[in-house]
Amino acid sequence: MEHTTLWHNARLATLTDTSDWGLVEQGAMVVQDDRLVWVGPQSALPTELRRQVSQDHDLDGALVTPGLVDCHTHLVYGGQRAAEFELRLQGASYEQIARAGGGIRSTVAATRAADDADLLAWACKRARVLMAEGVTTLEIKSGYGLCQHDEARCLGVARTLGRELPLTVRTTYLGAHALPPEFDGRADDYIDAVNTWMPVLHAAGLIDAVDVFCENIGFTPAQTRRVFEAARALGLPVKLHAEQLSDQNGAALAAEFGALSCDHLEFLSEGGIAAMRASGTVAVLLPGAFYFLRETRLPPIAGLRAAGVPIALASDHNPGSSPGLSLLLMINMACTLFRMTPLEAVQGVTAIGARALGLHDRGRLARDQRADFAVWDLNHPNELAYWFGHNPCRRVIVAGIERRP
Ligand code: DI6
Ligand code: FE
Repeated sequence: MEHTTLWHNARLATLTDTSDWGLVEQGAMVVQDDRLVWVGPQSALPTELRRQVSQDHDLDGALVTPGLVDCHTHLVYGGQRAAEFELRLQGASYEQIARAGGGIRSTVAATRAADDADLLAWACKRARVLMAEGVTTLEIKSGYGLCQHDEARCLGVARTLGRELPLTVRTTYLGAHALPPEFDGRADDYIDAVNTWMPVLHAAGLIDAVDVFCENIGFTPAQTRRVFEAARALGLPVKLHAEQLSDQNGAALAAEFGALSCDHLEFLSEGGIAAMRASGTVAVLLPGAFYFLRETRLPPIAGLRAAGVPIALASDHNPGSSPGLSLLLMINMACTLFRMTPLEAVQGVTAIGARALGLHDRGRLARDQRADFAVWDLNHPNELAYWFGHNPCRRVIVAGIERRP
């Protein structure tokens, strides 16, 4: 018989309805193996199910939410870019630094020079910080290897992380992140190479989705289209770094390929919003990069909201534009900087974040969802958006088992 566990005496923020927190007072959850099989007020727990329980956890009245989903990170890399931050503070722009051969390229050099064990140890340390704040699902992009060997190493490290730590890791192939020095002046040839490596990496089980940095300092829409066509031929879903620094009509292109998500979006147009709406593509907003690049142009939140485009939030953790490791801080910033509501922000790091990864089995406390949840030292879930700079996460349960990050 299955192992049946009861978690009771909790205030549950189930997030099952899109219009409110779905609070359940004196709530209980029954877990069988890695799934929730029953969620509701304790008083309504069927006696038949109660009898099957072999283990019982009293949550002491604490607040419980679904485990958090960080759906956009670049967690595997070598080195750091604090000196570049200083240059930016003196007036250099992110774009100028990139064009001068710094930026992503400097991280590529440090990543190529690092061995697998170091890359894994550094990424592991970062992932544990995210997990300690309740993250149970994490996306990790490649894009600091930029040759077949090093892209494979970085994606392999991400896969290893998912095996060694108690969390779900989804990998995204971002070979088209920047032009490596050996392809200087030959961006189209580099895209050929990215597309040649893709089936090899996919055959090795290293890719869950494919992403491109479509930008003036990245790749053109035509080059992006070629990468998306290669992904489509392999049956891989696509995502896009779109309209971060300028409007390239990237979102509409991604929508044409049924993209899971378009990410950043500060320069997204009305047409881009309409295209995303039609394709059901999630908008992933990244307040950490907005803040750290001292961006002033806001993503079109009102337009996305009016169109009913689902909005997710993520840390975008990377050494250049968002070196933070707090998804909770992103929730706070989404409210203060982007004027999202606390409910929207928390939905953005739970069910909608999961949807941006093509996952529908998590992000809500409901029957048949994965038993991933976080227990908080808080009274109400709106406090997740309110406090910042400290961590109120008390316990993390992944696939029904309590885990210590
Ligand atoms: N946009 C970003 O914000 C990150 N990548 C991207 O395409 C930044 C990556 C970096 O600066 O290292
Ligand atoms: Fe990014």
